[in-house]
Amino acid sequence: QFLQNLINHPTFKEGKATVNFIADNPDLFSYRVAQDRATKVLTYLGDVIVNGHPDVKKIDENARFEKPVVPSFEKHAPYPIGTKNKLDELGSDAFCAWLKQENKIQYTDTTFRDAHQSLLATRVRSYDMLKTAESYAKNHPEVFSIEVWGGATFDVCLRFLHENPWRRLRDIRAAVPNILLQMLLRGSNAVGYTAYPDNLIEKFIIHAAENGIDLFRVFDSLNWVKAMEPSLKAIRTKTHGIAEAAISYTGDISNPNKTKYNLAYYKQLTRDLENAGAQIIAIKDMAGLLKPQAVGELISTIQSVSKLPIHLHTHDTSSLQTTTYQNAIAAGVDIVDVALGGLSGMTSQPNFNAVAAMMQGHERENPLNLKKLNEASVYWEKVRTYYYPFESDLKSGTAEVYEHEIPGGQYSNLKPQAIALGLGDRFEEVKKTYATVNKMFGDIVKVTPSSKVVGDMALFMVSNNLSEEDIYEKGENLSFPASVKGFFRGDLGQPHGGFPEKLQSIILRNEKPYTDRPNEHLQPVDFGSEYAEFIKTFQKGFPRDLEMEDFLSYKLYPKVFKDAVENFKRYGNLANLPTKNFFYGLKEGEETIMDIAPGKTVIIELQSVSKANEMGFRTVFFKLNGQTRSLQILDKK
Ligand code: BTN
Ligand code: 3PY
Ligand code: ZN
Repeated sequence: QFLQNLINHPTFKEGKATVNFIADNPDLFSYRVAQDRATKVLTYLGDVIVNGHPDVKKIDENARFEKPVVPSFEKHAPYPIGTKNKLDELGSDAFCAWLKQENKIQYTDTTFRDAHQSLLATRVRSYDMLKTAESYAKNHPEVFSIEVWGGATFDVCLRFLHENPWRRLRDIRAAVPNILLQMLLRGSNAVGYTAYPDNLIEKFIIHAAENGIDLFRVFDSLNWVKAMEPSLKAIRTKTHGIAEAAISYTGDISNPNKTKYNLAYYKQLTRDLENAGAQIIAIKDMAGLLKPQAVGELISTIQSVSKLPIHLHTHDTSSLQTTTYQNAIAAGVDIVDVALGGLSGMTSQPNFNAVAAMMQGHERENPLNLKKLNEASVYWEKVRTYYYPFESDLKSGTAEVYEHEIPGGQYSNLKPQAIALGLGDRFEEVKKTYATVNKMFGDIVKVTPSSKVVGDMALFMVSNNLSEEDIYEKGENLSFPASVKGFFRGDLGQPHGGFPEKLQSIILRNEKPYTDRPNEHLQPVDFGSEYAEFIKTFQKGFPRDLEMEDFLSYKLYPKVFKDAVENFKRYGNLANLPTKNFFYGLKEGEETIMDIAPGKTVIIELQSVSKANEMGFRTVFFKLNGQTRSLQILDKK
């Protein structure tokens, strides 16, 4: 292609090219770079066309994709002032003082993180967020914060979406310079499922802040404050961001039979979190168990021991949670988490559009442009059609959640996990067993990663047809899931009330559990020598300069990162590939348009796919900007 480019160049054709011709015409090379990128994208498309997307288990031939329309906005107008400007102006302490005295209800929009984590297995691509981000930031500067990062998004970006999670954050930051960006941090588990060394957590937090995070919501999966302390301290001392500490709400304070997590428990937790450096207290109701008649009492209990602003998070699995919000607003909650209508409800957050409409005329109304907000919701309604393989088949709210207590973010994952184990038809049993396991474990807080342990144990029991009694009777001879052993060893920290001893000794056998922080058993990361080693291992053939952020990705997810690097070398940057083609490739005769490099757009058309040859390869014929290109793709089916 470079040669073709050279011989087609007008100067070259006219025979006027001199010795300096190549040096004087760098576009010859940029063309080559674009060509190289195009080849990689074609390779990706070829793989998807021949073998299907590994994540799309069943193609629905009748699926209708609807074109999302970005709500119009003033492209050339400056960004209206928002909370991010206020934070920069005031600093985090004064900002939180402003928040506390503000009467208007504040909204956190979770559409970019928890909403799709809880409805679509976290699969929403940056592509679909970035298209609408500027429009949103300009149309809705009244929004308190946008949750855009953390939780499962980090893992999923690297593992499934061929994306760099850090780039996602930077790109959103660039598109939303005026509104606070928020992330969910699993304390000493960062954005992973196990404990990491303290100095890795600290470095991660520093880089999250540098790349755009303003507000960190920190939690621990057992509400173990000791495990949250290092993160809270790092946020307070190493960044200009806001440290929000979460109470993960469990049980039911309005049920007299559920006494383990009572008001006294939450009162003490609030005090401990404030002492640990919290600037905002979050009530993180990850399963949606906080009932309308309970929320007022919980909020006033928190207020009785702390003057900090209160941020309420819930999942609408039961369908009751807008009522919980209504009562929370009456009780003086400062901020509520909501998701744009198109990605709201059920295992996701309550509907932003509906809550905002409910608040019209209320003395705490925070006026928003509801017409534009509805357009933003419709945008996501349409985007959602591209993600149908990741929909759970929950069709309506369910009061069963009060029995199984499965977090919204886990629900949309547990089902596919069950199906993968051949337990698709026994999901009812899985849910019941989940509740049984919780009881066996001593009624624990269930949120990532402790919820995963309960889920793993439930799947283990159902797939091996084991009852609770079987575990106690035959436990000695069973090989329990690694996560379950780790939990009883103390890898996730210490649960409130301790471990049930009998079960602990059955599961651990001769292994000794520990009671100090798991992180203290871990070797600190050497950011000098280990980083140098990392660069040495991965830089060769990597299409751009590696940076500290990549090292952090690697330290959190070594295997996933390694695989991602291989994919990156094969496929290049897929960020601009439309979502439809990303998941479903192209049909014969179909074409797509993609920006391959700044200012360089390509039109790709699939012409045909040959039969497999004796080696199992198919030839895939594309048209790339009108020129035929063919690739050999191995048919793995
Ligand atoms: C980029 O970061 O330049 C574009 C996105 C490419 C994602 C790949 S995935 C493997 C490697 N790890 C990352 O975090 N980014 C690249
Ligand atoms: C996560 O940790 O990803 C969660 O959303 C927990 O609720
Ligand atoms: Zn959540």
